[in-house]
Amino acid sequence: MPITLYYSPMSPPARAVILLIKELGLNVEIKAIDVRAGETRTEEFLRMNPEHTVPTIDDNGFYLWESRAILTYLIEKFHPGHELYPNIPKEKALINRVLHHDLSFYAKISAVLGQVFRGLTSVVTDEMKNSVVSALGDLELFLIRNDWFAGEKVTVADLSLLPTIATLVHSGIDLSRFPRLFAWYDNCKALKGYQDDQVAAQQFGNFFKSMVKEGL
Ligand SMILES: N[C@@H](CCC(=O)N[C@@H](CS)C(=O)NCC(=O)O)C(=O)O
Repeated sequence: MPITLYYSPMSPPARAVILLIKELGLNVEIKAIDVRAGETRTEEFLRMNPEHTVPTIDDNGFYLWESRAILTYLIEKFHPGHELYPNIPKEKALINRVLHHDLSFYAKISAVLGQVFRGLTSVVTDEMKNSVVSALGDLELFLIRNDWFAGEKVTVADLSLLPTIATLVHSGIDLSRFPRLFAWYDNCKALKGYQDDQVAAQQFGNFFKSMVKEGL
């Protein structure tokens, strides 16, 4: 049986897994989950993932969540040694470093976007804006010596980051303030799942903009 992915288009980490599935042409059954309707909190879902998050995969009874763990699991299971996550310790270490940074980057962005998404505020404060700008400024520095986040080739680290950046762009961030990130974002157009991810990012962006008086 193929792996099942529990996913929401509103979730950047879940969209990173979709980007990988498209890039590698994997056969995965995708089940859309409505997070706002509480579908990650049902007893059935909690039995799979007590942390109630998408993405979650069910590989024939093996349940895994945390998008970066899922991304690397899928590559190592179906395409071990693929250049998106090569089996070369130093290259893998550089990719893992970005993935670990991305975990905290996403937490910062989600703390801002999530407040609006959950309807807790309709005001984007200066503090919220500054937090996003500062997190993007940190990412900009990763690209000081290379065009992709872990070197001169696209890797799973770029797939992990792209949906969050696309979501910010469609929610109103002017990425041209970060010239290296801007150029990287343009290079990402070569990814097979880029266009579909843009559609989902725009869906989030439209929702975000409808919920706030003034955007990012
Ligand atoms: N660090 C996690 C973050 C996952 C996450 O925060 N998912 C959110 C959507 S973006 C979610 O499923 N929230 C639903 C809930 O908490 O019930 C990952 O990378 O997978």
